[in-house]
Amino acid sequence: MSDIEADPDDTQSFIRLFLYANQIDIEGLVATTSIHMKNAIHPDSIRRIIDAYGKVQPNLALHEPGYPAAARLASLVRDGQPGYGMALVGSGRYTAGSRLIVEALERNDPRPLWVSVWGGANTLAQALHSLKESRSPEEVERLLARLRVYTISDQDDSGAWIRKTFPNLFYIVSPGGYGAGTWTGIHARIDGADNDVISNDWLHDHIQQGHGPLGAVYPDVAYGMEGDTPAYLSLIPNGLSNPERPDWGGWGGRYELYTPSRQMTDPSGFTGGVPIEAETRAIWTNATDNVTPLIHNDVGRAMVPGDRSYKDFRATLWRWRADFQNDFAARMDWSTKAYKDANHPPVVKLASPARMTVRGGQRFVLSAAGSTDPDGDNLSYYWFHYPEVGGWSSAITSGISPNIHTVDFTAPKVEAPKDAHFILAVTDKGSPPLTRYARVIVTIEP
Ligand SMILES: [Ca+2]
Ligand SMILES: [Ca+2]
Repeated sequence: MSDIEADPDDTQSFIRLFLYANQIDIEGLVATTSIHMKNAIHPDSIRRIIDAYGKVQPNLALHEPGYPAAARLASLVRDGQPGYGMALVGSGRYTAGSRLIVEALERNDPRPLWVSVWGGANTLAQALHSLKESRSPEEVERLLARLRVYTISDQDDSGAWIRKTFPNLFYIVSPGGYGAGTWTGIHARIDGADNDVISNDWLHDHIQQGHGPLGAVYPDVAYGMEGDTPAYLSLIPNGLSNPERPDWGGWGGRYELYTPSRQMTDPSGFTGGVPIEAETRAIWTNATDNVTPLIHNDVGRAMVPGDRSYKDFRATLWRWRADFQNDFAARMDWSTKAYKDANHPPVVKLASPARMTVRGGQRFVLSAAGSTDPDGDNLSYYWFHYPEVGGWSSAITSGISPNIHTVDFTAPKVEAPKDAHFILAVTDKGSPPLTRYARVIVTIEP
């Protein structure tokens, strides 16, 4: 759901989304309003981007299978509620967009259905209102069990209504002002983040110019690059994220489940200090990571943690910025280049189990020996403990170089069983360098 044309950045987000249309099964593209554009919707603008995608779809298909035909995407474009907020939600106020959401929910399909909300949410509110009118409470509960919602803050008054009326809904949001949005980690110029890869110069060189018809329609940044993209970024299957677990973290940031009765693990990071307003239900919302960016050490290109750390809720997203921007650039290359002239991501293969149980004090080995790259590129490895995830929050470091595929760690002594999450980033030396991940969950027992 997009308030496309309220800001050029929705167009940017669609262009990136379509480059992943072989990995995310798109079921609908709905034009909506928002606080920034209360009385207009622009489905034709979505169709124009699909036209550009259609010109490059055959070339994309040279690189990975599964890219849908442009006609298929065009058939999914719908008008949402034509006006602002809850005033446009009620009996008989259904639209093609709200019906599409209802139909997708009613389809007999066990997969989670994600509604990625880039503007106001009132078309989703209308879909839920229609369901509530036509179905028993038990049926509504059953259908909503596979609905997942990520909204880019609240851009109309319907988000609060949805959360109050359907308190069990899986809902990711940073309430409060835009300054509180984890999603701002994609484009905010932040000390510690890679700010080069979000500059207009970088976009010019890697996306917009000399990259064919799809890159040519990527607009310049007006207010901020792709503020809506975080609403789907963690759905890209890269080995890092598990969309069912926003608290595990991923390209789209990390979120913890807030309930009115539960204190956040770090209240200072919660909504960036903006108090949550009368939330009466559980939401997935801001979490804090302490990030130490990697730097080149004095042994060639090896990457090691630098000496500065940054603790912030936006860091849960910006920490991956170079990785997801390089991935975007490679896919834009795919839109015009032959396979041999473009880069493709490495394939991570674990040689140790993805889940293991060890005792406190025990040494254990994590290995990705056997990882490969489809282009034959040389690979760099970086294993690290993600201390904010799982029950063990003190950093566990390896005694040996992080730049090899097989490392060992020693489990800390614990009083009760604790999970520790270890992340492996494998980066190739192609151009642009591409990264894929593995996550190993180690249960540490007393
Ligand atoms: Ca938007
Ligand atoms: Ca490669």
